[in-house]
Formats: sequence, C-alpha cells, structure tokens
Amino acid sequence: MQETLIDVVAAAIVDHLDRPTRLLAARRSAPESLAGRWELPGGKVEPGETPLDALRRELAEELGVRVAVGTEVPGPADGAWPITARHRMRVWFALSERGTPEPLQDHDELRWLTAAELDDVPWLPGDVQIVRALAPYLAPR
Ligand code: 9L3
Ligand code: MG
Repeated sequence: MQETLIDVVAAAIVDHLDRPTRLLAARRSAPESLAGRWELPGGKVEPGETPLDALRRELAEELGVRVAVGTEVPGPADGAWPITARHRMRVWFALSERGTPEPLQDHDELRWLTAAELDDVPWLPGDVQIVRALAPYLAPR
C-alpha cells in the first residue's frame, strides 16, 4: 500500500547564484545504508515547519552555514523530485552567506564540483536525476 510520501528538502549550494560554476556535493556518513554516497544536503521537513524553514535548519545543522535561498529547481512531480518510493524532495539553489560549509553532521566529506566533475562522485540514486538537471546551470570554467 502506498503510504503518504515523506517531504524532504535539499539545496543546490553554488558558488554564485547569478553565474554558478560549482555545486556543493556532500558525502553521507550515516545511516550505514547511505554511507559513501553523495547528495545535495538537506533533510526531512518536521511537523509545523515550512519547507524553507526546514531547508535553513538542515543547512545550519549539517554544514554550519546561513544561506540565501535562490530559485527552486522544479521536479516532475508537482514540482518535487521522487527520490525513493517513500520520499519526495524539493530543491532550491542556495548560497552560503555566513560560514564556510563543513561536514558537521551526517556527512564526512564535501566537494565543490564543476559541471565536468558532476559524474565523479557516486550520488544517491534519487539525486542523480536532479544533478543531471542542474548541470546546464553550471557555467563552464
Ligand atoms: N535523501 C536523498 N537525497 C538527498 C537528501 C537530503 C535526502 N539529497 C533521502 C535520504 C533519506 C531521506 O531522503 O532516505 C531523508 O533524508 P535525511 O533526513 O536522512 O537527510
Ligand atoms: Mg540530511
């Protein structure tokens, strides 16, 4: 039986919102089932939170940054991206306004990838389609 989908939010953190050249990828360290795979940082929307509140909270907790949120990267399912059978995810561009991202929680490595490097890391299966959609936004450098 199809249960209600769990709402997840994530950020395409870039080096500039106007002419981005690099995307921040984060390697999961937890849980065990996801460890070693790379993702757009983010997490579940908690009860009572708006999606953007959740995005800001997750990026503060996971990376220690305050972000300026840019435009949404719309997915195919009512604007969301189906990432697993149980989760749907909304994604926004974001720029770190305060702080340099650090892997504080759930990640053990960060990388800033150019368009040419996007395939260099093993993304979580659900994130592959999103990263593919992000590639054209990254200016060659
Ligand atoms: N998930 C997939 N790609 C992402 C994010 C942020 C999350 N970019 C998946 C992993 C988990 C679920 O969504 O199955 C909830 O994420 P979290 O709360 O473990 O970060
Ligand atoms: Mg998370």
